[in-house]
Amino acid sequence: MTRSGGVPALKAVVWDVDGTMAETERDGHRVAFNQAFAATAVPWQWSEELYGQLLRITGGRERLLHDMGARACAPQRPRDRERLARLLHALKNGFYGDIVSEGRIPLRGGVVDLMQECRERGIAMAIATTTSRINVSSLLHATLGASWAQWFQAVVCGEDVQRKKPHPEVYLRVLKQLRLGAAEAVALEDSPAGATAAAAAGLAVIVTRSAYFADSPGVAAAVGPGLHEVAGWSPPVRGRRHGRIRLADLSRWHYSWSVKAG
Ligand code: XBP
Ligand code: MG
Repeated sequence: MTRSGGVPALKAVVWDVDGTMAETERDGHRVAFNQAFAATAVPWQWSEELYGQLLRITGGRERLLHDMGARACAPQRPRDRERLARLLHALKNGFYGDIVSEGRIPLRGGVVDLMQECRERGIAMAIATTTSRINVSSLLHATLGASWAQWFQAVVCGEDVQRKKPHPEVYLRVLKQLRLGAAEAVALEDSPAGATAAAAAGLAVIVTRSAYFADSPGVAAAVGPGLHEVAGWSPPVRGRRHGRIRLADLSRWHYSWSVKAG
């Protein structure tokens, strides 16, 4: 089905998890990494500020290896670093699971409403994330309930790809599983790496700014403060001055972006 100008109808919304569905990083993953350091007597901690810089490295294990490169007290041999990174990452994921199962990381405002709207209107949903599957599962089990996986027609995580964001592989795999073309979907992202990955796969990207990524990446079809409010979006939301972002807004941004992209 196409809309005027030959633009394909919007058939799927592809969600990033960290930063987009929930503010998981500062009070979730970062805290859990620090718990893992303490549990193994590794003599360092990641401050909020340092963690913001380290987020440029996508993937928790890769982030650990990168940070070890700057620490004289880290193991010197690559094999030992890799072993330590795997141990710390596994421990971190366990601590992260505890944090989210205690309900300490809620979904961001407007997220569940938009998901419900997609389900009611027959718009497919998928997940495209750099995060490990266990972390997606623990967060969504705690927030959407035990049947969370039924909400999504495709869930592609960090361990399913060779190259993490900003490489487009995760989005290309999602599209393949959905059996849709890039022009039939929009991506919801928060980070420059995520927006770059989705755009490189050919999707229109809608950026909801997050705590660690307050600056708007340049490649987006729309950029705003979050799905909870219509104020502050570029391009602006049409016709409403209050309330949350709706599927109709996504559809309009998708249409305008597709027309411009030709
Ligand atoms: C998320 C990530 C992940 C998380 C931690 O990026 O880069 O590494 O920070 O999860 P995006 P893991 O939101 O762009 O997908 O420790 O499981 O990697
Ligand atoms: Mg993100």
